[in-house]
Amino acid sequence: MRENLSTWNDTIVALATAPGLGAIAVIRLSGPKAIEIVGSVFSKKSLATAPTHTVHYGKLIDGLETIDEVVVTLYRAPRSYTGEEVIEISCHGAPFIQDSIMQLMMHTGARMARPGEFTQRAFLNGKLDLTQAEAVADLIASNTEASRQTALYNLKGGFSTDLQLMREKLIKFSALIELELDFSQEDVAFANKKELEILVGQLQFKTQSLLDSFKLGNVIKNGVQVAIVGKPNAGKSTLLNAFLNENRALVSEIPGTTRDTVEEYLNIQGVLYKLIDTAGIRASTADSIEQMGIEKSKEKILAADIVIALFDASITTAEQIMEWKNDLVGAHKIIFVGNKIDIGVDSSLTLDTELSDLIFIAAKDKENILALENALHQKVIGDGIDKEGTIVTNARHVASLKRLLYALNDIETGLADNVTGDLLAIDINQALHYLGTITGQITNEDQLDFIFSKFCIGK
Ligand SMILES: Nc1nc2c(ncn2[C@@H]2O[C@H](COP(=O)(O)OP(=O)(O)OP(=O)(O)O)[C@@H](O)[C@H]2O)c(=O)[nH]1
Ligand SMILES: [Mg+2]
Repeated sequence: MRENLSTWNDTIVALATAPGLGAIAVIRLSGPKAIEIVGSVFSKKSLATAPTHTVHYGKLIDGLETIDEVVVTLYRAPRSYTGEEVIEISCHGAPFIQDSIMQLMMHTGARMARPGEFTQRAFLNGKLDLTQAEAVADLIASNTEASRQTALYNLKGGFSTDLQLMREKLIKFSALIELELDFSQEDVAFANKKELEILVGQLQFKTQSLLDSFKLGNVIKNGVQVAIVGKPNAGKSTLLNAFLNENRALVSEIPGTTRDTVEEYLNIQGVLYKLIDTAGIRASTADSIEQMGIEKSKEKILAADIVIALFDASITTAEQIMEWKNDLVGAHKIIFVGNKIDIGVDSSLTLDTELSDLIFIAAKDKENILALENALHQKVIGDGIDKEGTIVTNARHVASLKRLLYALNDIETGLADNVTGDLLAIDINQALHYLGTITGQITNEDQLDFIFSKFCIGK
């Protein structure tokens, strides 16, 4: 309960409706700053002085950008579900809108609620008795277990076992340090500080990788940048048009047609892409405008998340592709695509086993575009930043991971500063607690926490 006591006074936020696509979603905030937080990003300034049980229509604004038009319902303490100030934001149901609003609330000072935390607060504020609270838990139990499992499943891809293992080691250290404290008069050292340092380093690395994978999750939300690059006349503009199903970019048989980049957004299999058609790159051109286009293409290659390296399969040899591969190596996620298979495919390309991952298309006839779309999807979803394929998309996990990282950094500094065992033990316990919230173990034996952990977030 230590943590609860220190955090009871903060403002929590969670999605109250089921996650996923719906017509409308409700995001709920509870805590002393609920009205202030929402008021600071709401277009109607009257919120701060509005009476309890009132409904307000307006826009949620992040800097200059309007996120959504919403309806805000305001409850003042103690006349609310939790007994605290409560705001319910009804927004449009698109997951990315829900997520943007959640992020905005967290940037503005709210904290992601733990499962059951709304009801836990209601209980602690005398709004419900324990049997009532448990009845609520029962009601939602079927849902809860499933969504808890899903969340866990998401995090399990190899990482969870690693984290688990390290958690056990950390527990061992914490026990040894406690032992040291018991024997403090005797000046004995049970714990090997060097080993602890290494372990903490590993944990920091894992935690950071998981946090990085959330950035990938954000990339998925904001558009994965895909640059289509290759020699003049390879068919890059034709490919962009094939993706879009319209004649967006100028196509001609004259090499060097595309001078400036052409960019379009496209949703493929639920992922948003920003497709970028670039000027064909060739070694030398007398045309200064084409040269500027080429320079811009090179910039786009560097900035892109994924590069489609397009070539004319009818005239390109395996040797040329291998050379190109070496040029681009390590820089990006690259998909090599042979175009114009309706004319022919150079035999060296199909014979070379090292080139078995080539994709062959005929952009002009829109042939095999689906295979390319699948390959893009695979690069984004199946081959995330973190090698184990775990992508953290859940803002609650991000919150836990960030806290874990802070706790680990504290241990690291503590070790470097040679702090006393009892201080070290406090930091280790903090880290263990957050590790537990990530891997799903209940580190806090407190019965209340156990009961409320059975709830889903937002309840
Ligand atoms: N036969 C055949 N021709 C194609 C195919 N795709 C593109 N072409 C032709 O190839 C020529 C060049 O196409 P573009 O799409 O302009 O090529 P690009 O790579 O954008 O060229 P630059 O902008 O000059 O770098 C055009 O005449 C297209 O019609 C294809 O799949 N098969
Ligand atoms: Mg072009």
